Amino acid sequence: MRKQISIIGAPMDLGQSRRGVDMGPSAIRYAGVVERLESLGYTVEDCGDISIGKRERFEETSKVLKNLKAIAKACGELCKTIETEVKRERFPLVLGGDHSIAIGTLAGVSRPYKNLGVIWYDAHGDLNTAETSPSGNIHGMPLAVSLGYGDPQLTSTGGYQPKVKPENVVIIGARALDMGEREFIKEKGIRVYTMHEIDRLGMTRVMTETIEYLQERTDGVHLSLDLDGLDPNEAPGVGTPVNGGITFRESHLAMELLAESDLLTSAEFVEVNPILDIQNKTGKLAVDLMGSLFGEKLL
Ligand code: HAR
Ligand code: MN
Ligand code: MN
Ligand code: MN
Repeated sequence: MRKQISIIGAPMDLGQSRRGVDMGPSAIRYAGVVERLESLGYTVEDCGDISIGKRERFEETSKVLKNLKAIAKACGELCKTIETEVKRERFPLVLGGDHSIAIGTLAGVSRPYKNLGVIWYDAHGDLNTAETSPSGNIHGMPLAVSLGYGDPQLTSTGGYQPKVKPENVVIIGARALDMGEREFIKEKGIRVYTMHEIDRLGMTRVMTETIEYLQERTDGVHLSLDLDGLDPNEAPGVGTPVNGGITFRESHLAMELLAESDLLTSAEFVEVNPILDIQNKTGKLAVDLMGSLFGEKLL
C-alpha cells in the first residue's frame, strides 16, 4: 500500500432522510484516525472536507431522486479532489457522510484503471435506480450509478462511465436487498456474499475467495465500507441498521486479510451517524478497522 495517505471528508447527509450523518467525518477524526495511521508509519495529510450544498425542495428538482442536484454537484467536487490526490500518488481515504458519496469517490479513483475492483461491504446492495427504489434516497443507489445505471446527472460524474464493471464487484454482508436489486444482481452476475454465506463459509474463506477473484481480474481495488454492514449491537451509530450483521472480529479479520493482500488502492468508510451513536462507539470502531486495514497486527 502507498505510504502516503490523503484523508478527505465528505460530510454528506442528502442521500437519506436522517440528520446527523454529516458529522461522520468529525466523529472519525475525533476518534483519532490521523494519529492512528501515523503511528503505523504512514505520512497522513488531512485535506479537510468538501463542501455540500443545501437540501432541496423536492418539487424544484426530481421527486424520485431526493436532493439530486446537490448530490451530483458535491460528488463532482469530491471526484476532482480525489483526482488531485491520486495524481500526487497518494492513497485516498474518504470519510462519509452517507453512501451517496461513493458516486464521487469511484469517479475520482477509477479513471486510471481498466478494471477497477470494488469491495462493497454493506448490509445493503445500493443497487437501486429511480425505477426500483422504495425510498427515493440516493444512498441506496451509488453502486448502480457507478455501474452506469441511473440518472445521467449522477452516472456522468467525472465525465466518463461506467466506473466499474459488474464482474469486478464483490458485495459482502448483504442482508437487506430489495426485489429490484436481487434481479439486477442475477442479471449482471454480481458476486455477493450474503450473511448466510458468511455464516456457512466463515470470513477467512469469504475474504480469501474475494481476494483471489479480484487479483485475477482487476488492476486496482477500492473498498467501500458501509458501517451498517456490521451488526448494530457493535455499530449502533448508523441510519439504517439491519440485525444479524457482521461482527467486529470478523470485520477486523477481513481488514487484516486485505492488508496482507496489498490489493487496495483506495478506501472509504461511510454512514457513521454520531447522533444515533453511543459515545462515538461507531466512529472508534471505524478507526479500529482502518488500523487493521493499514497493517496493525496486535488485535
Ligand atoms: N434499499 C433501501 C433503499 O434503497 C435502503 C438503502 C439503505 N441504505 C444504506 N445504504 N445505508 O447502504 O432505500
Ligand atoms: Mn451503503
Ligand atoms: Mn448500508
Ligand atoms: Mn487479528
